[in-house]
Amino acid sequence: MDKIAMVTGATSGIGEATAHMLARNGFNLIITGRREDRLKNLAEKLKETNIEVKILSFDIRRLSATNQAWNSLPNDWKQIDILVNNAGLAAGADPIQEGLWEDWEQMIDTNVKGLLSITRLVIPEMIKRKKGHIINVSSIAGSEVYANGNVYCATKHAVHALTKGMRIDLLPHNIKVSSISPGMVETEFSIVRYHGDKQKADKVYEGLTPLNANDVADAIEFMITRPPHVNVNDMLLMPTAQASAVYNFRNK
Ligand code: NDP
Ligand code: 8X3
Repeated sequence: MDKIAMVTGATSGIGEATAHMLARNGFNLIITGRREDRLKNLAEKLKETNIEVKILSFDIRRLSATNQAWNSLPNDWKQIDILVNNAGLAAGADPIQEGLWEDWEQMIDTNVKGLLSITRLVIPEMIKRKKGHIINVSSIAGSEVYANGNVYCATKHAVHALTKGMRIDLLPHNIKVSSISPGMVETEFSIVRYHGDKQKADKVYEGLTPLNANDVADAIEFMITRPPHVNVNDMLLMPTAQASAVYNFRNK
């Protein structure tokens, strides 16, 4: 089997754009997410670039479902060259005293435990082959904290720490570990964060030009096309209209 990449959360946004970018770079792809219909549609489009695609539809918060999905792969598909840990979300934007337990649990279980559950399945094969590249999709929220971002920011700070920890532990095994940390990207992210309230979601991007999913995929393309001796540890990618997590064109 030629080179293989796995993208979690490929049913929309950054994950979907990254899957297209990887297909253009000749990777056979494993794409994951809960919405199977979207995975099927995406697989059809990706196959037009003459690559092979496997769909794994499961909820990354459920350890047994994650293990089962992984075990359903043929052995040669488990030899993954690039893992993009992208599945994630913000749920709610409330001051800590008003936050919903269910939102917190969903973010922690997806952004932190979900990332770990996939990574621990992929790593052993990378170690055996003494190569691989893990790219964790973090955020500006991984290095800054903003009002009402509390638990989301905590999960992305955790992604930053895990990225650094993985890089140290996997160094002897010749495995690259990177993170990409975008600022505002217009995807389904804000619709999900505001529990489907499209008006609130649109307001997030009002009056400025945010990044789009392809901008982030382009940055990931830069990371995966570096020569073997070069690793991009972290890339902070912001819209020109956003100077920091809280300072942007609207409040300049
Ligand atoms: P989207 O909402 O467009 O995409 C999120 C993806 O994650 C979807 O494919 C979704 O698939 C998947 N996902 C969410 N929960 C689960 C779950 N429980 N099980 C399996 N898959 C899941 O948002 P983005 O593309 O913007 O987000 C991608 C990543 O980028 C996230 O980690 C986010 O934190 C990060 N990020 C986003 C920024 C932004 O401003 N948009 C900025 C910085 C980082 P499905 O619903 O089908 O399961
Ligand atoms: C998503 C971007 O600014 O909402 O990670 O934290 S932000």
